[in-house]
Amino acid sequence: MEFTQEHKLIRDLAAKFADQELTDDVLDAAEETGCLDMDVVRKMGEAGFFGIKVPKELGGAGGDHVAYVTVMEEICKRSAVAGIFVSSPNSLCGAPIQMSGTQEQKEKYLSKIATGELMFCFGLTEPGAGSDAGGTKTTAVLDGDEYVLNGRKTFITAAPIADYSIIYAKTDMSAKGSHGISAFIVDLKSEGVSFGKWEDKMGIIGCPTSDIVLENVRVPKENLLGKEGQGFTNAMKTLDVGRLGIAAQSIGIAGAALDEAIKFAKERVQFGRPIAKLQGISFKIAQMATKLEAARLLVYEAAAAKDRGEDSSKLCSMAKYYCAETCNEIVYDALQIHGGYGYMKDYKIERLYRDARITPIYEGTSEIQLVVIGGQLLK
Ligand code: COS
Repeated sequence: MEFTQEHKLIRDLAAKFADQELTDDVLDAAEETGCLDMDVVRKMGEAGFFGIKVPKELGGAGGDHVAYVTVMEEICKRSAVAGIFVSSPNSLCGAPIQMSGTQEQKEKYLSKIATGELMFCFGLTEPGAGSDAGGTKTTAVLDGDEYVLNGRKTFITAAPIADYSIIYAKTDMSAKGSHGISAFIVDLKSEGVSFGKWEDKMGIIGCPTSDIVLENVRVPKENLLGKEGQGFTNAMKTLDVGRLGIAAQSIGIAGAALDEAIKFAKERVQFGRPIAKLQGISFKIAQMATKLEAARLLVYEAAAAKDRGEDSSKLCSMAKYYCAETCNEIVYDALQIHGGYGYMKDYKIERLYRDARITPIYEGTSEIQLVVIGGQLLK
């Protein structure tokens, strides 16, 4: 596809930012402390990476989905965890307000998400409602001018460091399945909000994850996001954008893994020559590069379809499915090319391998993407 001059500029900006700010020291420290240096996070906000699709009059960059995917790919090439700090405000947290928020909510929250002044997290998943997101058990009962929320949200990315959460809760207990769910903007400093422990994760260490517990949390009526009962649709539309972001994260990780594999194959001498000269290795690299190119085309096409205003839910799921699966094949092969060295933390491929593993899981597993794609093809 054709990139505009603006897209090229934003790619250069993101690549330069990644080179300058996401240094090895910063990324190693994030793995040790469990949280990326918040100074670097603040700089990402200042660079305009948090409100890429938010209109300029609301403090955003006024860009499109292709620009968003471009930034995600470049940042994730350097650090998947830094990519989460970019994807979260642009998709799971900013998008539901941009799509369903009132003008007042947009001015009060979205404009500050876009600049990085406020950090949000996305509270959909529950211990018993993961893939079955419609099985939400959290309740919200209207009492005067406030809703009273009770429930537990689980594995919530960035919960321990966020100011607010979008919380999905059942407002109509008699409604079946995914019906009767509403979305709320919840101040995480409210009385009755507490957090679970920081989860000890395999990868993407540097953006803390925890449960959010809600015990009789009073939320003002004006913090209802969208219409009552429209929460599930809001979540699904949000996840379309979210899945695009994870697809972009996947090609970023895969691109970095391919670069590492090529570098290592040229340097590593076995049987009297660099292993890159062995056809078993060069064929593997050729296959990795080809798969990556196909994945990249799919994610940019999904983004472009969204920008054309087409119904792109199926394409977003296809991109998430294909890019995440392909990413994991590529990191597997890249580590294999490194042999024993790749298993050691001294080599970048070790972290890429761990970070990649979440991509076919969060924001809907690969199997859920197949449910969405199959459902749309066969309806
Ligand atoms: N856009 C707009 N509306 C959508 C939609 C979308 N992309 N997807 C579904 N809907 C609507 C449907 O049109 C339907 O509306 P009506 O009831 O008015 O007809 C409603 O939502 C329910 O849809 P469906 O029957 O498909 O819901 P299911 O309960 O079968 O669930 C899946 C569908 C499995 C696809 C959904 O639960 C899902 O995506 N699960 C994964 C959740 C997830 O990604 N979690 C990660 C959290 S963030 S880390």
